[in-house]
Amino acid sequence: MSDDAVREALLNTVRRFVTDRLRPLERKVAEDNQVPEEVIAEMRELGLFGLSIPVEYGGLGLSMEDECLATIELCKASPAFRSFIGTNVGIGSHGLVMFGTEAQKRAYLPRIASGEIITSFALTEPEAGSDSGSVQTRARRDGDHYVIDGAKRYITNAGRAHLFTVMARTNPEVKGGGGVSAILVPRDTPGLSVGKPEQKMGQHGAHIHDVNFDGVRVPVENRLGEEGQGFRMAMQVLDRGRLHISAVCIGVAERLVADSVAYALERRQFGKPIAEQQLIQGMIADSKTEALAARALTLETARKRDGGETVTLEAASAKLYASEMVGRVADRAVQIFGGAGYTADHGIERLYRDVRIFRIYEGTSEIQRLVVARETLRRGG
Ligand code: COS
Repeated sequence: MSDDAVREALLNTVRRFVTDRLRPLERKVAEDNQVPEEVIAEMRELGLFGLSIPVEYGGLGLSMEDECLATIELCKASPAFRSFIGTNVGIGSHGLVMFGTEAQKRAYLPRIASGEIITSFALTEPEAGSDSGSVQTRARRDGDHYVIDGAKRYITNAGRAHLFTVMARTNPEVKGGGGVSAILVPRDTPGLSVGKPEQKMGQHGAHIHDVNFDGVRVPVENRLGEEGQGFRMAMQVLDRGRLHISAVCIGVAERLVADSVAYALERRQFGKPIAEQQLIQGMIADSKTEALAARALTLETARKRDGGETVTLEAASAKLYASEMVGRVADRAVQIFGGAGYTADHGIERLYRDVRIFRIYEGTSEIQRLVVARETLRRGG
């Protein structure tokens, strides 16, 4: 099969999984605040946990562009499903993929790719949110070990994670990101504890937790890359993660446009489908146009990254635009559905709540603007 045919076969498999398995379960997942175990098992069988893990370590080894395409399709179901695989596909594993030694990769990547182990990316702290270079979690050197003390907050999938990539300050003399290192910490290390899942506005079924470190001892060989490089690595992982989140936003937006169109064609007022009303058409046109623009920007950036370019600016632009875009699209969808959009019946209000986090996590819209502005000024235009 050609590369195009392999890609199309994968996308069709994801489309079928979304239509046949995930969409019918969305409401139950939101109500139970839990993705059923059998769905997780099916996601494993489909290879979804390993979309982006290189083939030599058991993953599907997708390019960034293909990962985005698959993510767009997957996110035509509730984004809570995507969240479950999201850390293994992205921020929880790519520190290892990009900066791990061969021994570190062999130890973990095959089991990450299969979904046997779940990963978490532990950067954010109670006092280090947008200012992520200011992490206070401390990793003190003790012979050939680090001893980690501190607290992380809002850590996705921490409740089930087996492996954490923890950004901790190894050099307290250096303020800011330069004193921070990235360290792999297995879940069962004594002193590591995970708090209860937070109650959230949306994406019920996807969970975030506090993670506490109380004298957690890990061997020095668990460090990713050099001492003091952890913040820079985290930023590079986030460059990639921001493209992935852009794809998530596009998937939800395309689904909302399709749902809005279907409803507008069926719902009759003034003796005809509301789709014939030009003010409804205007909302559909704006949503469709913005979703297309986000798709174009995201896939173009993904191709640049696949070609080896640094895409810090473009990934931040894509994340800024796509996350703001899906907020507007969700708002218009509620408007098109009217009263039915505000009730739980069609799941539109649920998606409206689900998408709010996209403007906040993996860097707020304000941080994306700051990154875009800095890079644009640096490049001179
Ligand atoms: N790729 C490579 N290196 C990067 C980088 C990137 N994308 N971004 C920053 N760096 C490097 C810088 O080049 C700089 O290196 P030098 O010290 O050698 O000059 C170093 O990292 C520090 O960068 P900077 O000075 O830009 O750090 P700031 O403290 O000003 O913070 C922002 C930069 C605000 C952009 C960063 O803290 C950020 O992205 N915050 C949001 C974090 C986030 O997304 N959190 C979400 C939770 S994770 S799910």
